[in-house]
Amino acid sequence: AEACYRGTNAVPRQGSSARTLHVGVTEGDLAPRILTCGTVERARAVAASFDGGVVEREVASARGFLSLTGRCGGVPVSIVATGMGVAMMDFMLRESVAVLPAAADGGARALVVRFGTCGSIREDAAEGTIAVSSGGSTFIRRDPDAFGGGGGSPYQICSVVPADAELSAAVLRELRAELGEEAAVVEGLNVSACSFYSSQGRRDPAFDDGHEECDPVEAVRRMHPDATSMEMETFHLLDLARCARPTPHAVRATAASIIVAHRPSGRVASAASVALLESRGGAAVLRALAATPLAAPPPSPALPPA
Ligand code: R1P
Ligand code: URA
Repeated sequence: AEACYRGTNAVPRQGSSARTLHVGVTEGDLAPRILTCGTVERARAVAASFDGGVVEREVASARGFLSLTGRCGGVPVSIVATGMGVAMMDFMLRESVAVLPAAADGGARALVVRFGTCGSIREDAAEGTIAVSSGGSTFIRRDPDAFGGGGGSPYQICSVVPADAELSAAVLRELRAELGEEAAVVEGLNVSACSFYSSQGRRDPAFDDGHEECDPVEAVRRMHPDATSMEMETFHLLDLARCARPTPHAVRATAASIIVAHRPSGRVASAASVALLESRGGAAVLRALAATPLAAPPPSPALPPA
């Protein structure tokens, strides 16, 4: 039974097996190049682009994670569906890293691209567009201390955490090559939120979310005019990548998100366009992962003397 796990520190494994407690993976299940997404359906749609459509290894966990491993142009790649929110991204990244071999010579142990869906909070980034988070990510959270008479701002906004530049450029290049004129691909800052509701500014009369005092979308836009995609996991992925040891390259990560809703206008993408962007966009992200070396990226060129 799940309660009988071994080890209360580091990453516990399930009692009688070597599988991690929540994601359910063990050594050899995952490739170091990982596309991660929210839904099992998107994971399967993207896996159809594995070489020959072949899934070589599949792990479904009791906690709702699904890991599919195959190849892209002969390079092993994995897709991990996480479900939603910071905690699920935390389980996914920590337990995946725990079963991957250590990085060689300062290179990456894992290259990770989140391929999610999002709302757009930027006027000129419409529904049906894909937003690449080359500008990194910030996080907005509802502060419980501001409620129940606590006072203070109901929302807190974190500093920006960067995305991996080489991986972001590869994702942008492959998405543009794949989609051409069919769909726009834009770059910008991602905003992750602690909720789909309160901290994404959705008004719900059933709860006091402090929106009369502070509109969280407007607060982010004032602080970051390039804020584009708003969703729920990218910030935590980039934050953990930044902190993965040995820093700075043990985990390199970025994100691309399909804009399903344009928040300023209220327009939403059609189911058909989302399905197309999931499968074609996912194929492009797999190619970007396969094309990016695990070796540490070359140092950025020195600035010319002033
Ligand atoms: C909310 O509907 C979910 O959709 C977005 C958000 O980040 C959140 O997880 O991403 P996924 O479609 O990848 O789940
Ligand atoms: N996912 C989110 O978190 N927000 C949106 O508006 C759409 C998808």
